[in-house]
Amino acid sequence: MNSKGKTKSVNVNPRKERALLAGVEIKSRARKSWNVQASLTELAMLASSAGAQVVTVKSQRVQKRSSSYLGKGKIEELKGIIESKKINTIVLDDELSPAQQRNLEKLLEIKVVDRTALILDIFAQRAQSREGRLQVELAQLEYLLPRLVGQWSHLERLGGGIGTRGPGESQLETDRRLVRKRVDKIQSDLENVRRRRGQARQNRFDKGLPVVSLVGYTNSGKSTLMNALTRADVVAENKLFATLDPVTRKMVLPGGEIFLISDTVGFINKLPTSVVAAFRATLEELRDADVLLHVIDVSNKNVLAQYESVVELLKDLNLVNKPTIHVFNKVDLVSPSQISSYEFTFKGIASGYYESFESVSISAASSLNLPDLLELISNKVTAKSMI
Ligand SMILES: Nc1nc2c(ncn2[C@@H]2O[C@H](COP(=O)(O)OP(=O)(O)OP(=O)(O)O)[C@@H](O)[C@H]2O)c(=O)[nH]1
Ligand SMILES: [Mg+2]
Repeated sequence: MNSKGKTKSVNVNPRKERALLAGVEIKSRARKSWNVQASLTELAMLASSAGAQVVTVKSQRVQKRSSSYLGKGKIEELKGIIESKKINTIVLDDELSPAQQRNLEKLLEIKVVDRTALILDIFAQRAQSREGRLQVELAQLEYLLPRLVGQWSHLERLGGGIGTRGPGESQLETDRRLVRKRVDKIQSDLENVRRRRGQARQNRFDKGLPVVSLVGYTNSGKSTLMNALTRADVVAENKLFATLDPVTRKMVLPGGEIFLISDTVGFINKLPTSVVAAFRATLEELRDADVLLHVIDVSNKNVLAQYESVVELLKDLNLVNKPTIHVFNKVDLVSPSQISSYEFTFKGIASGYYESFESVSISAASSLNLPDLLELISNKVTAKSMI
């Protein structure tokens, strides 16, 4: 639309969502590393990755959780913005309870999307493999189930009467039954897919090749590094969750050692529990790794908080006892003094999790210092084969 309100450009996508983003910081739970602004910056990237146009971002400090997520005054303020800026979607920076979502929808009269639904939407757009698609659908259905109940329960609360008898309740039962049936079917399909993949993995192990796995925050450069090391042609993009499906390639070190290197789904702060549950098998494959390469984007302003989020998740998955190389990536974008200061800080954080700390600074995009990284990998792989 031009300023006179007439449609002129042919490139405008009429269905593009015009989104308002909002988050709250609960005073008592405020975290030093992830403040609400940092989290909202990331939410904006997620929203753009999902294809929405971010029009405005708002935040609020609150005392405690409220039944409509945001406070009354803030909701009034947002109503005005929604009207004047023609917003048609609001995206919230946390997973909302079904009741919070319903309340906000009633008050704002636009589509309400929470952080979990947004992440699930991106995953659904990216999933390519059969296993990936099944995992995403499973996570989506688990997210939907309690909200399905919510869609009908407001009729019950009206206390019966005209319009609340019959189809509402039985429709809910039918919907629930259908969703549960689909969940069962997906779970059994997933088991079959995984059994087959487990066999393929077994074959690899029979060959005794060591496995090096890339882990790290989304967009840190894992796939770029995979491509730089193996010419694997994995999609690497400035998008969150560019990779969902694991990819494994063979690699030969300068000394002739052969090993497998694998790239997998990235991590993010507030990763929804439904996603962790659905992707657990993919993440648990990291247990087969002999060495983990933890790729860290040192050019990101929030890198320390990102690091902590990843290490927390690795700890939950029992992976902090694995031989790990910390790979500081994108060093082409930061000064050497900044890198040394990070090195010191990371060492401090890591000491709470790891017995020793090994790191290397590289640029995957411009293949800087890759020989140093290869040497570290080689030492670890050799150390293992000599045990
Ligand atoms: N300047 C610079 N950019 C880099 C470097 N490495 C990666 N990038 C860019 O960072 C972005 C993300 O890279 P990916 O390799 O897709 O990141 P990823 O960790 O695989 O991300 P997910 O698959 O989303 O988890 C891309 O735009 C890359 O070009 C680097 O060393 N320097
Ligand atoms: Mg990737």
